[in-house]
Amino acid sequence: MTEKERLQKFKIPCEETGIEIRPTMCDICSPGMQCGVNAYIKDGEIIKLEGTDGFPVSNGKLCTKGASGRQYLYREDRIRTPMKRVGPKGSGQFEPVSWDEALDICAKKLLKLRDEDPDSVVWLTGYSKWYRPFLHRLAHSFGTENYLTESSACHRAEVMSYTAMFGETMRANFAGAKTVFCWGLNGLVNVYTLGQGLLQIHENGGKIVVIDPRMTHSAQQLADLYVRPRAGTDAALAHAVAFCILENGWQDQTFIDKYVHGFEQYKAYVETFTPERAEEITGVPAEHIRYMAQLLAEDPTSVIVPSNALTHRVNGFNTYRAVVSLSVLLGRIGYEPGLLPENDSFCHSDGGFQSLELQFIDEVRPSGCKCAVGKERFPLWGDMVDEGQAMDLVRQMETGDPYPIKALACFGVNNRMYPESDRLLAAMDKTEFSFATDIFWTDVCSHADIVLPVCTSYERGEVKCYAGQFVNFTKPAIKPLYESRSDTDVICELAKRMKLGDKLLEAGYDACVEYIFSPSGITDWEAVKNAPLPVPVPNAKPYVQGSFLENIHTPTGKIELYSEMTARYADRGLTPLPEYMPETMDPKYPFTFITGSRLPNAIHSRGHNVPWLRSLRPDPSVDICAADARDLGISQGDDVILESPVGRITAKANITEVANRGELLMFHGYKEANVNTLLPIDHLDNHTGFPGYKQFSVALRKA
Ligand SMILES: Nc1nc2c(c(=O)[nH]1)N[C@H]1C(S)=C(S)[C@@H](COP(=O)(O)OP(=O)(O)OC[C@H]3O[C@@H](n4cnc5c(=O)[nH]c(N)nc54)[C@H](O)[C@@H]3O)O[C@H]1N2
Ligand SMILES: Nc1nc2c(c(=O)[nH]1)N[C@H]1C(S)=C(S)[C@@H](COP(=O)(O)OP(=O)(O)OC[C@H]3O[C@@H](n4cnc5c(=O)[nH]c(N)nc54)[C@H](O)[C@@H]3O)O[C@H]1N2
Ligand SMILES: [Mo]
Repeated sequence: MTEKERLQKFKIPCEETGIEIRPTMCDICSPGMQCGVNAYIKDGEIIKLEGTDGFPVSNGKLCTKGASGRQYLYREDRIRTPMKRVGPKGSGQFEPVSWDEALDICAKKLLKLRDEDPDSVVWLTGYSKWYRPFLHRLAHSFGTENYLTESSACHRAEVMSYTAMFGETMRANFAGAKTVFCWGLNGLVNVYTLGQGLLQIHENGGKIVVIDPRMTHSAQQLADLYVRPRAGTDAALAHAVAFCILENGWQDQTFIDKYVHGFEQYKAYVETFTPERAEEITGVPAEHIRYMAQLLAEDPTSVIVPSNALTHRVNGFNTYRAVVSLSVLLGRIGYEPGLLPENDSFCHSDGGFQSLELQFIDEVRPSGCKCAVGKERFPLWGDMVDEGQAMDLVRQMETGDPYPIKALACFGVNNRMYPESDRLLAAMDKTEFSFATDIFWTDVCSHADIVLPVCTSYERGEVKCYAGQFVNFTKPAIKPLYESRSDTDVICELAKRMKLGDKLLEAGYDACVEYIFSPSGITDWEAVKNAPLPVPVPNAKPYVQGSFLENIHTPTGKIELYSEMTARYADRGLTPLPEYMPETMDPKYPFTFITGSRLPNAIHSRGHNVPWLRSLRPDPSVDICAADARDLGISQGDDVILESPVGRITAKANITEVANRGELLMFHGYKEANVNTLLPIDHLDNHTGFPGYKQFSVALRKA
């Protein structure tokens, strides 16, 4: 091998090879992560990715998904040009058109509907967060509050639970903790940066308690105590822990007297949850429940970290509050380690300063709008969230009640997120007009009238905040592939073509960023773009310990164990106390189906088409415990049929101790085996509107 060949083979960046490194970031998963990436470029193509050393949070590491970023970016099913539907709606027959023609069609159709009724157009987005304030503002400038997002099924129910109790959203902070309760948290997989912190505590001799019906990686590798409740029984478990705390007088009564509202009602309620009664409900031995209470109470640094998964059930709002109530009893609020207020600066991440993001959205708010989708049906959501509740969208599209929806403007929308997923596609076929932007061709694209190709984080410039109070503004590492553009270009261009009079959106992404970030103190944006790593925010202010307690924004000015905001809707079945409610099972569908629990190699619908990620779990498979498999005559790798009252799918059996007796587990987002086709459209939490992804009933048999 010549020296030059050797340099080429090992992708060494230098003059001889023509390989160059450009800093960028991975936006495949959650906004709290988004790791720094060095892209190795040759002839305008990315030939290798690796983590950026010194990057906040990720510091040189990439997970399985990020390491597969090149395959993701160059996926075969990238949309190459704007497309116009030529066959009947839903036929999937399209032909390429120019950007000019595609955008003009969108602008013309949308303006016609706006003249008739702006609220008949719904602006809808899936997982991606980076363009959200822009899309939200566009909806407002267009004249409607019908802006709906994937947050209708993700994280917002946690925010609502905290808001009901604390008047704002909180985050469990375990820096300095020696005991951590991972309550439905699979840190090693879901948020690996959190997992790193847990690992460190574990290695330093701290105690980790994992509470999870699945025996996860975190349970196996981190837990000093693994508690395995039956799915959805956590509220009963938490109440029994509270029972033990109160029985022993371990609560922080001074804190409660000073800061807590509703303690007496709460106490009277949890007093019926003896550990013995809870053992019957949860399957967790009473002595383990007592030990949990002791562990929590005796270490003043103990912290409970509850997860989003607790809200993915029809009693999710209450389950989450039941768990958080324990931190209130012990007074672990407002100080580190404990629950601290969470302040998002921009696009769901905290940069330590208050940006003008909310003002950016609010200052063009239209007046006289109809009630946004889902806000009437889910009144607590309506009070707390400045978005429609997307889980009511299909119903409204199908019935026209309380008013017809005539168009969908979709940004990265995947119908497989929705219960009875195909109904969204059928409803799209009945619209007057709909368009979709996406990176890849999806089923939603097949049912749209116009499809617009957008690019990935590697191909666009993008601003982001990071924990530790940093800001990053990337430059495109490569040119957008094919004819794709960035979402924000599409949004700003639509604002222009519809002549909405929104000068700021018309001025483009960078101008909007400068405006939104003006309180940050950053003035030289070129310097931020050219910096090799994210830069510290000049005006960032660290949280002052204890300051949360000085001004609590609930109706009573206290932390509410009994939620007054929720009590307003008691006549609609909402419960001010965090009540445990057993789920009713139909004996025809005897298994509890827990869907979506994260896998290292999957990210919703997007990892299944990436070869490296797919190779780690080639088939859609359902986890079954050995005893259940034996009862049904099922062997490893058998095809099995899963059925619910609304659908049926086939998957491979995976017999594993990860699954508990009577419970089946499967990841979501597969085209050929979409678990959400089995999830009934009304299986929703009436407090938050969240779907019960993590608990519904199915039947199982060998195919
Ligand atoms: N059964 C079950 N279902 C679940 C869950 C579960 O636990 N169980 N979890 C729920 C949760 S928490 C979430 S967050 C949702 C996520 O649900 P989705 O929003 O459906 O997530 P994705 O499958 O990632 O799909 C988002 C779409 O956006 C596209 N996309 C990605 N990046 C961009 C971009 O920059 N611009 C544009 N325009 N498009 C882009 C993708 O190609 C994809 O088509 O799934 C929910 N669904
Ligand atoms: N690799 C990977 N990481 C991801 C994602 C991904 O798709 N892939 N998605 C990201 C997104 S959008 C989100 S919202 C977060 C989601 O974060 P989480 O909601 O925390 O993720 P899940 O894995 O769905 O659930 C966490 C754990 O809760 C457990 N669980 C389920 N039901 C119950 C129950 O009734 N009680 C208790 N105690 N535990 C229960 C599950 O078994 C699982 O191990 O993860 C993020 N991280
Ligand atoms: Mo999510």
